[in-house]
Amino acid sequence: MTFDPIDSLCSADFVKVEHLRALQLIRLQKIVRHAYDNVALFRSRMDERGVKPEHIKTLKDIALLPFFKKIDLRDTYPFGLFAVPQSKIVRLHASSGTTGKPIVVAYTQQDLDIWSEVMGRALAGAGLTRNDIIQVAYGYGLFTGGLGAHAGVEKIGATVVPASVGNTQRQVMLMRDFGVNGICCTPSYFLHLIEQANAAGIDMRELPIRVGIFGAEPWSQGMREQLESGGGIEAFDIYGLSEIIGPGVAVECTEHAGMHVFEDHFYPEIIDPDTGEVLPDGEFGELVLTTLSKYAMPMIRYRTRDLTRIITEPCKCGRTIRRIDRISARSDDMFIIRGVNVFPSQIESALLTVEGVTANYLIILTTENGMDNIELNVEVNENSFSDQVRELEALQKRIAAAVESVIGLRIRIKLVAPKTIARSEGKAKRVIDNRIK
Ligand code: DLL
Repeated sequence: MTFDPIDSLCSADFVKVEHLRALQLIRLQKIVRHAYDNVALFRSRMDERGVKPEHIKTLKDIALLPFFKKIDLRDTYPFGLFAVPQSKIVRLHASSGTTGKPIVVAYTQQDLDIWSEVMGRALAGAGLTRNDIIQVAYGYGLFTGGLGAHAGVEKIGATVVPASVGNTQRQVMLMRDFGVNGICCTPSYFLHLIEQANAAGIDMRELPIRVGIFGAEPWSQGMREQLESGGGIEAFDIYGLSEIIGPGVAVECTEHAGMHVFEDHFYPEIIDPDTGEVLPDGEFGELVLTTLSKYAMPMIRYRTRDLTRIITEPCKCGRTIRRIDRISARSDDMFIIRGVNVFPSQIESALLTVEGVTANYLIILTTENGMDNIELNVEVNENSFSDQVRELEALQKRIAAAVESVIGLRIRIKLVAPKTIARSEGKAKRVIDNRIK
């Protein structure tokens, strides 16, 4: 495989599909054998089903293999899924999650090389090259965002500014003084950076920054418009998760029509989350990923809980690796209000179609008279805030109607003053659940 940081494109993204499938099969057979021989849990689950590594004769045979879930990482905490001796492990990361113990993930040097390669491919696909200066404002540390993006920037030979999160005013100053061309951070944090720049009298649109690589949390088309118009940039969606490698599992190209999965390293499937049945390409369901080349901690048929679909139509960019659609939701983010299934991402998409609101919002769940209730707090922009009460009431109604048209429920909307909802530096917290359990 060639990877040329000068023209910044990787031949693996454009390889003939039949060659890609052949490579995937060889890698799948090898990784299943490796996992079976070295991880007790993989072996026992496969033995329970009577499946042996040699039963994998075609890519379709992946369906013979058992699924794995986050709970399996928790149950084997900290090192129970590692498949190589500690002497071969050069890095650990961990993800805290919302409940209980963190999950721990491991990398060999070769795994790290693959990670930097896929991140390099992601940045290159967004048009970044060695001539660019790229600020990494994902958190550095146990979170995979910072160090993952950092390695990708170095891989393409660009100049990395390892800013990490926090100290937002200083981040803006660095962007301006260093002439930063690209930034990697969560979309909600970039919105915060735009706001802080404005407060300091700096118009982000006039700075050299032209590309944002945003991920780690769901974001809508409306959010994209706010990020692009407020920052004067082109926004790219990047997806990944610690259990698989970190950022760099899939990313948008300049067509912005879904995220290309780096299929030579990660094998995607979509399943029905209720039955576990594999769904045909094009149908929405839960994304299941298998790592094809990660040796410290291979993952076989990992249920991500992320909902999307596989797009098979060829992309205009010419890449042959398939795409997944924007992650529309996580199955465990869903809540049920008055019998209706609601995802926070649906609320965001509806909200941001309304003029005069910002992408700063908070969904508050409560229990009232024994029933689950939902209130949406929305920050209005400075202009709307100075409006007459009558106009604010009309805005409230427009938001309620927009949300109702998407989720089918009339919910309570509370307008709050500009800059009153807490800003996040990493993943934004969109839901406060005060329901009585
Ligand atoms: O968030 C890795 C990452 C860092 C991805 C930086 C992209 C950029 P975790 O903390 O393990 O890893 O969280 C993974 O975040 O299962 C999704 O639910 C969500 N997620 C990540 N990227 C996106 C995205 C990192 N582009 C979990 N859109 C995943 C929607 C995303 N959700």
